[in-house]
Amino acid sequence: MTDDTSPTEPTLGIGMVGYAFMGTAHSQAWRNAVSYFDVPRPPRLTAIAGRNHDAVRAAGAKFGWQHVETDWRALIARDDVDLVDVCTPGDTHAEIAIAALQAGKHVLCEKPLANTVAEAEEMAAAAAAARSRGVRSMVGFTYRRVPAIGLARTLVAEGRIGEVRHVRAQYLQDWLVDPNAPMSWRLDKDKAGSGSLGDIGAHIVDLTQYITGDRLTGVSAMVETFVPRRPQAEPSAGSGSKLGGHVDAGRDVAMGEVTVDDAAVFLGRFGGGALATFEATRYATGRKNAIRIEINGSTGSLAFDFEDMNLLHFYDGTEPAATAGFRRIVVTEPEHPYVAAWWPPGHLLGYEHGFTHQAVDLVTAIAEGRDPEPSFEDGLQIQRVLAAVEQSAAKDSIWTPVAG
Ligand code: 4PW
Repeated sequence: MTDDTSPTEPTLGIGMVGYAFMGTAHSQAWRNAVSYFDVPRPPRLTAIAGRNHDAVRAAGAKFGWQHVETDWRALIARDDVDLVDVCTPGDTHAEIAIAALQAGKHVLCEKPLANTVAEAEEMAAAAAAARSRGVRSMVGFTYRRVPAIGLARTLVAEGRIGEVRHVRAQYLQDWLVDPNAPMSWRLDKDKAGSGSLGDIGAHIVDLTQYITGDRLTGVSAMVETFVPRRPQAEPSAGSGSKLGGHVDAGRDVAMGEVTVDDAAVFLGRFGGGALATFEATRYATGRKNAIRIEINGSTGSLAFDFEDMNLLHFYDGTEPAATAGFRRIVVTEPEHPYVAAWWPPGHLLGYEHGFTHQAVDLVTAIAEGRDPEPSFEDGLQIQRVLAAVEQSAAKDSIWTPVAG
């Protein structure tokens, strides 16, 4: 007997703009969502767009996209595209996302939402207008979808650590320690908006607000650019990765100016009274992708490190002192968020799973007629925190309220 395995339910045509690091991560997510989760509107990898025809064609073939476009406007105009996934550098987020929303397409936009507060405000306004027509939008703060982060949020909401007093957050990478790591769009303010602050600091702002259910009200900040000029060249063969790489010193290459922060450090205060410290850097030698969050409450504490992302450390201060201690929870039980769809307990998840969870959550919200989170309004609020950090740093760390 032969049979057809195509979905019987209506599918959701995805059009993705961009095919580099995030495009790769999102492609596997759109593909995997339907293999592991019961998604009410199975995503279809309809079309991928990029300016360089040969490169986007190669990426499309490799990742399983059905069609290729070299103009994102043509991608948005396609009748078979229902959702536009914006995986481009920040300077194009606003234009593409707003055009897509106005054309009636749902939008997933990579973080941070925009390069400026003004752009983020326009995007949030476009999202609000589209919402009234049933068009949904979401910003891609993917790490929210790590099961241990979901568990941390649940424990805080259930009162298991009591009143939150301290929030300690770091996002530590080291791919720029080498002064001969090349220039890239992430080091260009016109393209990226900011450096460590927006690229990785935005994640810990989102994660701490998500876990605590609270919002930052003000900050005092310092930012620094440690290496102001870098080789303007492709990384030498074999040294490159999706981030960083190395340009051989002997090569005769032009130098480019780094116009963003390399590191950002700031204090913050949450609305509920918690005191917070944040550190975002690409110069933490030896730390590769260490998103470290510790929350101390009146009756307990939580600690997480993405470099050991399947674990959540929980201290329950209500236990007898003689036996109390940080408990190491392996977050791979079917009771934990998202885990039931994957492997048996102890069979660990990785970086890419968060992107699949994000795709599933978004498609499910669209199919159920709900607004997904984080919304463009949430993205705007984070943009305002980033702006407050920059304003504070520019004025010798003066205390700066978060607008809005
Ligand atoms: O998590 C980070 C991302 O948000 C990654 O380490 C790199 O920086 C890639 O994009 C951002």
